This record gives sequence, structure tokens and C-alpha cells, in this order.
Amino acid sequence: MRGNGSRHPARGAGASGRDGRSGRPRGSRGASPRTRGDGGRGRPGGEPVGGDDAPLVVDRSFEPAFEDLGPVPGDALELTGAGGHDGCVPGRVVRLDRGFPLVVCPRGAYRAEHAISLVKGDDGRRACVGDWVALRIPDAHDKALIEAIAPRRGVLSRWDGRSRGQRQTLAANLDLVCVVQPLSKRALAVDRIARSAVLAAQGGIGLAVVLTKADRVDDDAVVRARACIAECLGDVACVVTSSRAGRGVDEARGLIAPGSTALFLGESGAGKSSLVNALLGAEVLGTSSVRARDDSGRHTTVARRMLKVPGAGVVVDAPGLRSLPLLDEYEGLARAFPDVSALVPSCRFRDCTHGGEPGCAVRPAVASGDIPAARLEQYRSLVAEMRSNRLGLDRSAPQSITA
Ligand SMILES: Nc1nc2c(ncn2[C@@H]2O[C@H](COP(=O)(O)OP(=O)(O)OP(=O)(O)O)[C@@H](O)[C@H]2O)c(=O)[nH]1
Ligand SMILES: [Mg+2]
Repeated sequence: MRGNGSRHPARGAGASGRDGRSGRPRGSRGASPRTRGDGGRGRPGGEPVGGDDAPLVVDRSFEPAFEDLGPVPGDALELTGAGGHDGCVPGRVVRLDRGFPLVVCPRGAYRAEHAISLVKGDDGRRACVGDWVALRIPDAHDKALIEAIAPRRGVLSRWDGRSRGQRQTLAANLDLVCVVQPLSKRALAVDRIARSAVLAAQGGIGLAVVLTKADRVDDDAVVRARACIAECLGDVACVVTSSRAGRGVDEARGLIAPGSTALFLGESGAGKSSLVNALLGAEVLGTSSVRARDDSGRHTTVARRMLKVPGAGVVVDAPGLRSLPLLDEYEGLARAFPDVSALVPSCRFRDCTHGGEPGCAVRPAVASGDIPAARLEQYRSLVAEMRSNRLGLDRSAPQSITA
């Protein structure tokens, strides 16, 4: 079924702003990510996020009201208080269509543009979904102006594949990333879950794994998938669902606490929008079939969009991401693999790869059964990828540029 209808045109479709596809200039040249495992393969992008020819009319069903968006952070209140942006109100970006934000504030929902002072210069900034902003609502216009963006927490971003290491911010102020991974006859893409875990941890965001399409496999396969996740990722929340059979939907809803914001992260065709529809109890989001040959989706979702889940918090449905290459996310790696990283400083060699070097402090923990071998292999593979990706960058590229 295809949704995204045009029943409620958004107010004041904006007239400026850049392409919301990836934040990457068209035709820019970048290093190809060198990756290991299937989840990080290839250069990011290729996802038609808000195509230029997509109409700027949007379905407003289940759009969160201001009070659904959680407590307004002190930083956002300060921005709009005395000494801040006088006359502005706090608001939150609930969707982006072709780069145009829709902001919900106490007075309602407004299409917004960025103030020139915010976007100009090399360090110019643009709002992403989830941002808290200072919003000016001119009397004569139905289009509002974003004057400032509150400091972000819970930021999910990825390297955009360019040779200077620029990052694409996917969403901000997230409490939870739900890694959506479909079950099938194929082996579970645990590598993809692991790299998603690293990115979530890098942003200081909680993690849950949501396995979809459980109706396609038998119970043994579900048990194997759960065991595989526990082995590689330890004690992470894992919910098994089938939107088709109505399985696990309440459990998935239970992950999203009222007042919190969760983002569904997964490849195209993973069943993200189908699951959101199941959570909403309505066919609000468009979905379309996967290719039988390789189970891949058709990039049906093209905009990041927040929806209020009845009886729970807010969920961000997002376009499927083909690749999640890692670059410099060592903090996230350490948080996602705390048991391994705690031993690393005790290795004899600073550049120990834990592949059999003398004096390695990690291998004995595998030998004694304290750390599963598969978990260490996952860790090593992600470290090797990060090193290799950094080597492929321009020499002068600083660590962790944001763009
Ligand atoms: N068998 C089965 N198929 C499902 C289930 N959930 C979703 N699908 C199918 O999987 C296909 C892709 O689902 P979507 O919800 O569009 O996937 P998506 O992750 O939102 O994909 P993008 O928007 O392209 O990123 C559709 O044909 C769905 O009907 C499920 O629980 N079981
Ligand atoms: Mg979708």
C-alpha cells in the first residue's frame, strides 16, 4: 500500500533550502569507504531522500503535538528566553521534506526556513529532524524562521563517504535507536546490527534490536538469531516482530517510553514503515514490496518523519540506509564493546590487533570463555574498517568533521 497522501497540505511550503538528500554537494568526490562485513559496504548515499520532484505536500496524520515531544530542554528555553532570541518560541523539527523543516511549537506546526545568520559561513548550520530550535513566527507570514538550534544530544550521524571525513547528521535528540533487521532464510546480518550499535553508542543513544518478518522463519531460526545477537552484542533489548502476523507489536511499543524519541534504523525493505504502521494501528506510511532475488527494498520512504505512537513516545521513520561505514567512532566502539575495550590498554603492544600477538590481554578472555570469540571478531573487524577508512581520507582531514 502506498500512503504519504496529500489530505492535509502543510502550511507554507518553503521556498529555499538545500537538498535534504545527504547534505553532500552533487558530484562531490570522496574516498570510497573501505569496509568489512556487509553492513558498511560501499559509499553511503544512493537513498532518494526527498527527491526534487517529490511534491511538498505531506500527510499530517499522527504528527506529534508540542506536548508529545517530551520536556523542552533547558538549552532550548534559554534560546527563546530573555537575552536569547527575543520573541521566538521553542519548537522541534518533526520532519524534513527536501530539506524543508516542519517545526511543531506551542502555537502549532509551521513550515520553516533557516535565518541567514544561521546558515551563512563555513560553520553555518541547518536543522535536522529532532532538533529543538528557536522559532520566529512573523505575523504576516505562515512560514516561520529558525533563528537558532539548541545544542544537540543523542545525535545519530554517519560518515558521508567524502574524502575529508564529513558526516551526515541523521537525527538529533534521540533517546533510542531501534535497529530494524529482517528475519529470513539468509543468515542474520549481525555485522550491520553491530555497526548500528557503535553509531548509536557514539551518539550516546540507547539501543534496541527489532527483528522483523518473523512469519518468514520458524521458531528455531528466531532462537538462533537471538543467540547470535546476544553473543555479539551482549545484553541488548531484542524484540521479535511480524507486522504481517501482528506479533511483537506491543513489545515494540513498550520500547518507546512516553515523552521519548526513537528512530527506526535499517536497510530499505527491512519493514520499518510496516512496523510503524502496526504501532499506529493505521496504514499511514507507504510501503512497497522487496525484490525477491535479494530481499532488498525500493527506497519507499523518502523523508524523515516523526510520528506519535498512541500510548507511547514519538518514533522517527526514516529512509532505508544502504551503508553504515565507520570512521573514527572509537568512543562508540568502546561503549558498545566495554568488556573488550577494558582489556585493550593491558595489551603489550599499543597497536595490538588481538589477532595472536604476544602479550595480548584480550585473547585470554576469549580462551577462558569470558568474551565470545564471535564478539571479538566483530570488534576486530570494525576496528580494521575504521583504520582502513581513515587511511583512505585526505591526509589533512581532521578527525570527525561535522557537516
Ligand atoms: N512477510 C512479511 N513481510 C513484511 C513484514 N513487514 C513488512 N513486510 C514487507 O516488507 C516490504 C518492505 O516493507 P517496508 O515497511 O516498506 O520497509 P521499509 O524498511 O520501510 O523500507 P524503505 O521505506 O524502503 O526504507 C513490504 O512488502 C512489506 O509488506 C512482515 O512482518 N512479514
Ligand atoms: Mg519505509
